[in-house]
Parts: sequence; C-alpha cells; structure tokens
Amino acid sequence: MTIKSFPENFLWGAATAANQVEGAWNEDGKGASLADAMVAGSHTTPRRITLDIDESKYYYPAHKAVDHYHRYKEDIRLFAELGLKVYRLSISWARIYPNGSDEQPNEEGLKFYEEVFKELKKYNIEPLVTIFHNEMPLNLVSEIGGWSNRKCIDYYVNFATTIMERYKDYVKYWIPVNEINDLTTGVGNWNHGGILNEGTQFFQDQKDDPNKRYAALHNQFVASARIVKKGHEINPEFKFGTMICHITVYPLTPHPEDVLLTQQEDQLRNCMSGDVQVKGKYPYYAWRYFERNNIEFEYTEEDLKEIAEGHCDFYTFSYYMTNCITNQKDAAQVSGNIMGGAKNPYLTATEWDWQIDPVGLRYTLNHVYDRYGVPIMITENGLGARDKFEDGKIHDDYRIDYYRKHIEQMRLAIDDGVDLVGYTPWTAIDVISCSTGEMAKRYGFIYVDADDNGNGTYDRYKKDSFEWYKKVIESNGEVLD
Ligand code: BGP
Repeated sequence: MTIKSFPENFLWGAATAANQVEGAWNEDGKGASLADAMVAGSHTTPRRITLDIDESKYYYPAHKAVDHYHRYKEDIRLFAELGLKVYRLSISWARIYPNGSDEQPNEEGLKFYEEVFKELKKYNIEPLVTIFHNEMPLNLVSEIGGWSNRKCIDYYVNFATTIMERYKDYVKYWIPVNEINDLTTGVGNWNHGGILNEGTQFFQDQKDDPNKRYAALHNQFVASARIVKKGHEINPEFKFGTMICHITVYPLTPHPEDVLLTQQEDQLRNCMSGDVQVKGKYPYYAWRYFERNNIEFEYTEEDLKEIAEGHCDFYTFSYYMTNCITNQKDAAQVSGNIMGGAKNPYLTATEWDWQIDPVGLRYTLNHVYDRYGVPIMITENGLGARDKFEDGKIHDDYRIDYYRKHIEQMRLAIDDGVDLVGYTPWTAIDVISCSTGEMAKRYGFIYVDADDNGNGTYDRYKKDSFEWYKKVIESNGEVLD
C-alpha cells in the first residue's frame, strides 16, 4: 500500500514574529514593547530585563532585530521565490496602540501592515496573523501588571478588533495568542503575561506568583474567546487557531509513577489550554490542580459562558522537542523551550540542548487530532543552529536533514488519518532568538548578515535549505532529497 500524499491545497509556509524580525522599535509612532526591554544574552548568559530602557548601557537586540520594517519588500519577494503559500507573521501591539490604552490607533502603524498585506497579496501568499506574540506595550506592564489585570482583556480586544476590522479583506487566518500555555510555567510570566514580579531581574530566573500567572492565563482565555466571537461577526470567513507550545512528554521508564507523572504533566502543560480554547471549557483536572495547589484567581460565570461560545476553529502548535518525565531525582537533564526534562537516551540534542525527535511529531499529531478532531497546523518547528557564512553561501545540510525527517513524519501522520492542513516552520528568515536574544542561534531559510552585537550589513542570502524547501513546496512534499 502506498503512503498517502500531502493534500493538494496543503499550506506550505514559514513563520516569524514582529518583535524578532521588524526592529524600528521607536519609529513612526511605535511605543516600547516588553520585548524592547530585554537585553541580549546567550545560552549561558541570562537576558536581563530593564523597565527603564538604557541604550547607553545595554544592547537590546529587538531594537533593530533584522530590520524587516525597512526591508519587508525585499523579504517578501524572497518568500515568494521560496514559494510560500502561507506566511505566519505577528502584529506589534505597540505599533498600533503605543501605550496599550490609547484612545486612537497609530495610523502609521496600521499603514505599515496594510502595505505588508498588499505585498503578500501581490505574490498570492496567504497571511496567518498572530495577534499577540510575546510582546505588549511596556506601559501596560508597568501601569497595570500586564495580563494579570482584567483591564488588559478590554485593551487587547480593542487592539484585536481594530486590526480585524482594518484587515478583514486581507487576512482570513488568525491566532489570538502565541503559545498561550507558556503561562503554565514560571518562565511565561514576563513575555507571555507581561508580569514582572518584584525581584525579577532576568528572563531565565523569574520570581513567580502562580495566582497572578493563572489569572493572566484566564484573562487570555476570555480575551481570546471574545475576539473569536467578534471576528466571526466581522467576517464569517475568519478562522481562528490555538497556538500551543507542545512539549511532548514521555515517561522515562515504565514505572507506573513515571507514567502517571507524565500524564499529569501533559494535562497541565499541553492539554489544558487546548481544551479550553477548542472544547470551550476548563477540564476537570484543571480545577483539581488549582484546588490542590491553592491557586485562586478571579473569574465569573459570564467568563465561562464567553469561553464556551468563542472556541477556536482549528488547532495549531509549535513543536521543537520532546522530554522525559521521571520521579528519579538524579536523572540527567536537558533544557527546552518553556521547560526542560529528563534526558532521553535515544535522542540527540541541538547545541542549545533541545532534543530532536521527528517521530515524536507523528505521535504528537495523532495525540492532538485524536483529542480535538479539528484541522491541525504546525505553526512552528525548526532547528536553531550556528551557520557558517562563506563567500555568500550557507551550507546548512543539518537543517535540511532536520526538516526532511520531520516532514516525512508529517506525511506518515497524514497517512494515519490526521487532518494536517499546514506547516509554517520557524523561521522564514533569520531572526533574533527569543530566549537568548542571539543572532547566532539561527533558524531561517534566508541568512541575515548580522551578529549578536548588531554588527553587519544586514544583507540577505539564500541558504542551501532555501533551495531545498523550495523544491519540497513545488513538489507538494514529494521531493525530499
Ligand atoms: C517559540 C517562540 C518563538 C521562537 C521559538 C524559538 O517558543 O514562539 O518566538 O523564538 O520558540 O525559540 P528561541 O528563539 O528561544 O530559540
């Protein structure tokens, strides 16, 4: 029996996020966002957070990022050459509402994205817009404590409504919140929740208040549901997707304790947010978790009704790694995106210690499709690696190998019966890393000549993976050599 092919209208794409790609942090009326307050770091140096931005003292990589704001035409032309059918991008909230609470939106900011969408339309590239991707106006962080304050729901819904109305003829696919489940871990406080607890100095070592954190998550669930409902009124054609940072977990051993712990970890980190956003209600284990851990946050019956009514149309997730869970205290550890775990003896890891697991992607696709039964999109997947730039060439065969193995597993999952409709690997073009702020941790199909300190020409070069992915798209996933 032959293996099923990718469906004919499969959405091959690639992704970026505004704060990691645009730069122009204080141009044309844009306000500072929380991403602009993060100092550069590395795998071994944590990123400092400074509410008062002081460029004379620190280097803030988001201020210039890869200068996409000034080079978007050139970049989109390259995306078209790559053959992208869909491009996942995010809209900077602070470019539209500089303080978050402004009465009127910033017209120059709105115009910028309109031009971006026009340019994408010219090349027949479908935009997939993340409304909130790890950045909010810094003012909302200091003034109201970010998402932990219910006022944030109204500010965000106002922002989302502005852009949904303005771009209703350009954009059909929306993601209300990037990796919403990051708020189930302490590391989510800052860039997902806009929460800076007293004593927090570094992104990698944040003080945590679970009550505030889960309040923020709840407020995002309500906000997301509200805009799904509003969006469907603005344009009934709109489709809304979740975005879950899926850290797939395996028991390290068949010991029943390890299996049980793995189930609990999976429920809380991966499943809870998808359950709320797709099934429209908090699952039983979430209430029990809050109770057992004395977690209290404000919610109303009306909130739960809104959540039930504003559920997402499709399910998307990011997939970079899998981790193991065990109750053995001395098990070797690996790091990861929002959380690390026990080291899997059967997997290798990247230089940044993220385990590579293509088969785990097939497993995950089946896991989530079985649970939700709605169309699935993988909205992030990719390899952060150091690239060697020689005579304008970048021979990134390791990235090709990574993608080939993951795409093979996607096809097998389709053959299993999973309704996988799209793939937007991270990233279309090199961007600054979210966790470390480095340029050296590169993900793109397109190389940007810039280093960790902002030196370089910022010129663009096609990597070998660019030519390879182009053929993958042209052949609808048939040619992977
Ligand atoms: C995801 C974020 C992205 C991106 C990616 C890679 O969690 O949504 O913004 O950065 O991880 O992470 P990093 O840049 O830290 O390597």
